[in-house]
Amino acid sequence: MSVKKDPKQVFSVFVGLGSNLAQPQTQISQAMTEMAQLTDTSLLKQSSLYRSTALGPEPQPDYLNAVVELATALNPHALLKALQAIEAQHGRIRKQRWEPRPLDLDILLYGNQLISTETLIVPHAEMTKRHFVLYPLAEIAPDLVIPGAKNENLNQLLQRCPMAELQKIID
Ligand code: A4P
Ligand code: MG
Repeated sequence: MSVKKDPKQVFSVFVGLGSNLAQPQTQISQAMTEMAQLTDTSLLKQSSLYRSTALGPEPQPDYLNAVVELATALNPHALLKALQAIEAQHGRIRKQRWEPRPLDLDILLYGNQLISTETLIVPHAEMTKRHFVLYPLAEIAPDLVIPGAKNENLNQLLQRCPMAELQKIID
């Protein structure tokens, strides 16, 4: 009897990118290329870049943020590890929470999965309140529903989250 290997299951994943050091625009565009080159992963969509004031200890430079959609067969923790390796290649050294950084990669959504482990919480804990996540996300996935207790859709969340000082940067 021949045993067929299961084809790998592929998930749609949204990743938030942020940078406020060392030429943020270059950091973000290189990181997009590097994510597209990960094993069993492809880049489906990418948002424009958005500029906003840093949330966290002041003073620090403004952030550039973007969101991408990946298709990946990497499991959530393998993907987290791969994204942290990309952050490290970009010179990210972790000292303190919310410090300025050349590159931050957050897994926002992994299919419809709800994940809560010591190292990974998905959907990302703060994503539904952050203009610099919701607006780029809406650009590439306007009909998205955020899985969770309330199953909120992006339009409802955007209504509660003004664009304020967030600026879309046209390429
Ligand atoms: N971790 C848990 N869940 C996740 C997830 N879904 N994706 C863990 C990625 N990592 C996740 O993250 C700390 C730990 O979170 C990781 O080791 C991982 O196991 P970190 O990147 O080392 O530290 P951090 O980024 O300083 O902390 P945190 O709480 O992740 O902060 P955020 O939420 O990333 O916020 N202002 C503007 N305008 N734009 C920004 O992008 N970003 C931050 C950082 C603060 N202010 C900002 C922005
Ligand atoms: Mg982070």
